[in-house]
Amino acid sequence: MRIGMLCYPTFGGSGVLATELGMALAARGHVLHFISYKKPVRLDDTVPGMHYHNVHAEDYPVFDFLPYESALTSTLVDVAMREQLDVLHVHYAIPHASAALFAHHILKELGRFVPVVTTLHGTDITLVGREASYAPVVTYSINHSHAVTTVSSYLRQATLDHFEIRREIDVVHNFVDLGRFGKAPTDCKLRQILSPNGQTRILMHVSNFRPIKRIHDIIDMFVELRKRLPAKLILVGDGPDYPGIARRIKDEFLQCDILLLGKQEAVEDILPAADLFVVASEHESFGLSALEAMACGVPVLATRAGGLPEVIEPGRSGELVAVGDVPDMVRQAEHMLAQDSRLLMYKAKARLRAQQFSSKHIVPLYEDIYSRVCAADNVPH
Ligand code: GMT
Repeated sequence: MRIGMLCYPTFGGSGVLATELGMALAARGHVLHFISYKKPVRLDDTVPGMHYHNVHAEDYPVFDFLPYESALTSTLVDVAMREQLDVLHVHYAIPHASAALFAHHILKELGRFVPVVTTLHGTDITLVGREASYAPVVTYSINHSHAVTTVSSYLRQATLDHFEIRREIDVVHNFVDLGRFGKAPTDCKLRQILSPNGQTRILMHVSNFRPIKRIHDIIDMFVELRKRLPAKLILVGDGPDYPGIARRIKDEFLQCDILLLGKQEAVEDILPAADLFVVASEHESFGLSALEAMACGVPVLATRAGGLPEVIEPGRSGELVAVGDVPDMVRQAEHMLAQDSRLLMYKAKARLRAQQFSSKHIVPLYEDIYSRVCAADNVPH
């Protein structure tokens, strides 16, 4: 198929998932056209079948705000006509779903039927999408897309709870490429440097450093944990909370034990260094970074928030705690890390659990949805 893919090009999970999906589809013989304002971080447009188109919103003195959505819609129409696209798959409702639907209507006038598949990722529904300034557009876009998917059952229910939905929504969980994620920890230089004898436990967190990630809870937990066992904490990523976190680490003289690595393109090379991956989020529709850690054989200590319980099985691939319960985070982390044999059990189960979210199982579900919406008798809602 010839597939138009829209996503945010940043390090956020929705862009990462869209890019991984595009790469997997290209490897299966489809032709992919990514459309965004910047090339997505993990996108390799040198692989056969992969193309990238830049959206350029022209500036003009009358514009206080650039009309990005109009530029995006026009680019979609142009690419869809030129490349004879079969389907548009948009990730993150705002503004991608409404732009794609508008493009769909323009294309129809030009004699082309190009259905729209919308994948909801989380904050487009749980936070931003519910704002009065966006809610009517999000509701319309969900009701009128030709197929809608959510990345967890939790997010499906949240969508039904927060919006007036008159349609079916498919749950298609996020996935991971088990070939790329899962190098042996012994190959990992970072691990060899931080824990040469394997006795220093390495905790890791990867995110976009937004307040909902509650990174201060992770630091509070770590400060207590390192009194109980030798440990280091690696924080990967960047975002609004980064300066405050960096200041705190300096002010509290934690630099020797907490490493800030900033944004990293190849997290698959860093994750195998860890013994424990930590997610302290207040909201998390799925937790793609946790799944990527599990694929590397790293168990997860996470909050019982959103879709995380659909990914992590307590007592096997990780443990779950209430949001903000730092003392319980310390208890659970110590329990998972204190004994080599127990930690090895968690590590093995984490990798095993990740296999249930392998790209091999999940990508064909999207292919089925594309075939369904492209069927000639498909009528928009
Ligand atoms: O977590 C973020 O802040 C980024 C966000 C995004 O929209 O890019 O991630 C969301 O989508 C990911 C991929 O589906 C999910 O794994 C994340 O759980 C979800 N984030 C939230 O729900 C907060």
